[in-house]
Amino acid sequence: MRVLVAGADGYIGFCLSMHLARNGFDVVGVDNFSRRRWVAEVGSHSATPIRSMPERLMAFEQAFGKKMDFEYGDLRDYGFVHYVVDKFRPDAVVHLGEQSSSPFSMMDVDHTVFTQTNNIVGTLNLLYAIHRIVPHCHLIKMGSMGEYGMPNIDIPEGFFEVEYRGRKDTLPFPKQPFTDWYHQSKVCDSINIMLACEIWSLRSTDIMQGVVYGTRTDETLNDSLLTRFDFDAVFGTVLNRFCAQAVLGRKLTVYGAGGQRRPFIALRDAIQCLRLAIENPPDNGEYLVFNQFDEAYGIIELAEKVKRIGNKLGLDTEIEHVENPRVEEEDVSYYNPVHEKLYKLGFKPRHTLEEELNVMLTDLTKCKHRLIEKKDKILPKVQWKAE
Ligand code: NAD
Ligand code: USQ
Repeated sequence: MRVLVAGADGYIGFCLSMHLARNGFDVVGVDNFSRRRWVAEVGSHSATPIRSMPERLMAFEQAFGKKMDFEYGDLRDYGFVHYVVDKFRPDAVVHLGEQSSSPFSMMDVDHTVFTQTNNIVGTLNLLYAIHRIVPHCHLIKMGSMGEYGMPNIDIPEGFFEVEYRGRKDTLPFPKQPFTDWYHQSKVCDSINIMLACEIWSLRSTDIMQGVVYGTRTDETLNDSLLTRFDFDAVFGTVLNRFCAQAVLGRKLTVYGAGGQRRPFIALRDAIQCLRLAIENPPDNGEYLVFNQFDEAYGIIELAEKVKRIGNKLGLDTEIEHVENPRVEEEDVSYYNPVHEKLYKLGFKPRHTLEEELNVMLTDLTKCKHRLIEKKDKILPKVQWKAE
């Protein structure tokens, strides 16, 4: 099967590309290396010293005896997207190539407009190219669990049955990502994809993914094959940040009360789920939604787990409640998203959270010098309410 991975230089995309190419898929990766530039723009770097794409491709071939292709280009440029889809004629496109940070999208008007333009335009270009060139191709799109917001009822996988004034229908579950402009861009993508499935009979799986954590997959075998790992306040996600903070000997930065709840999935399990999604396409015209996560946790609960495991490993780990830079509910009393479809397709989380945290803390200890170099990038500076 031929798979185009958009966002192939990223945290998830590089691991997915390697996993697929290692396992017999024909892979072409696409990226414009923007994530590298954005992290540099906020003055930080990946804790893991990631290599250039040519070095990555060569190291992959040496390690696994398999090749993968790569095309440099910007998904906002329709000419480029048309060219690469036409050249490669994929059976599936996995679209991970977006600006994925909530704080980056909240920095100022330029970053908000950029995030929405980058994400919405890139997705539209891919939809058009698939429609025109490979209409049976399966688009697997990385959405986000945050698209649903925090409703006080169970969250289904995309659609739910509703009865109103005596009539019943199956409707998309309301999307309420009233947290940041980044999550709003994901909802725009989702409704655009739904329209393309309806009017052009495209097939798509929209993945509502939880927060991803981890340093490793089965393919990150040596220094040249490491994936990026961000820990600064703009690009680091919460559990990755807590682990980096523990290794640095800094207090874990719980924003506000810490009663926020989020769904989480380990990086290697996210790769497993994406492969299942690729191998189980919907019919033409079908818009399928998976809620992709393993377990939901409270943020303070996660900080306590990292502290406990850090202390066991000899790290002096403490927790601190810092003023919350975001506008969000800090005491979530009910959060219950359904996540059944991927399990029915065979998804089995490979490790417990505790095992994964042990691995992360050990791996990050090897990069401690790079954490120290950017330790001033730990505390949050982007304020949701800033002018
Ligand atoms: P990432 O930033 O590491 O990877 C995205 C890649 O896409 C980057 O390499 C970037 O350079 C590239 N890219 C962005 N815009 C592009 C453009 N216009 N043209 C070409 N390439 C472009 O992010 P990630 O953590 O690997 O996330 C991948 C996807 O999964 C994103 O869509 C993100 O929103 C989504 N997601 C991530 C998480 C998480 O916790 N990491 C959770 C849920 C959803
Ligand atoms: N948080 C802290 N301390 C920190 C960092 C974050 O308490 O040092 C809190 C935040 O306030 C928030 C929660 O942890 O309540 C999660 O924050 P995050 O930055 O890890 O995650 P988020 O902004 O939601 O975005 C991340 C990814 C995004 C993805 C999303 C999945 O960056 O690409 O879409 O997770 S989800 O949250 O399920 O929508």
